[in-house]
Amino acid sequence: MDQKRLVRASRYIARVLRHDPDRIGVRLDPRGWTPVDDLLRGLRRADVRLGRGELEEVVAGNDKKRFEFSADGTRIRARQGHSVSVDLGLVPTEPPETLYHGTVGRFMPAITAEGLRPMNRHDVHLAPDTGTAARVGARRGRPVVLAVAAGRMHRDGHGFRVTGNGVWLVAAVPPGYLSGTAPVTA
Ligand code: HQG
Repeated sequence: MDQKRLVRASRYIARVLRHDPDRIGVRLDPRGWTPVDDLLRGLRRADVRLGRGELEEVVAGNDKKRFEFSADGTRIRARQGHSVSVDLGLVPTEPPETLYHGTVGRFMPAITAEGLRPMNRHDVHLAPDTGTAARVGARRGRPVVLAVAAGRMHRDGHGFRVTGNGVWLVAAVPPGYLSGTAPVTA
């Protein structure tokens, strides 16, 4: 499949599996899984024609490994980023001492006042390194990278989880755990 088609399919599937399964009439189970056959059928109805092999290409070729198949290959889900209510079943995990969040300057007054909030997602997303965080911030403009005192948060009782593709999730980050990092160029 050519790259353009792959990216387009991937974007569409991310919308469905994270935010809007109804749009193509599929259902997510409580852990976010949907049968592969249902997804392919729903996509077909929406005129996104994809074979099973092509879906495997989308999952394997996705730049951020956004999707995963169940062990038996019959179901698929998004690894993170949901706005619909799902429990991914991730176990609480001790984070590294410092994690990073990429954002943009216009959000900083609110973030400084109230900390990081999940906004439209379930959780605040944090990255293990500044480069990844800078790329996340750069989606919206000139990136600002914040350091999160994750180790201290964890010792203070905040629960962290990590997804299969290395994104750290936490319910919120109060302002006292945030600090700036050196300016980054993305
Ligand atoms: C900001 C992408 C005002 C926050 C990326 C961010 C990531 C606040 C935006 C994943 C705030 C939310 C997540 C507050 C946070 N006041 N603004 N109190 N607290 N914000 O997209 O972290 O491509 O929901 O800084 O790679 O940007 O989807 O979160 O700018 O891993 O797989 O509110 O999405 O992955 O935006 O990105 P988002 P995010 P995917």
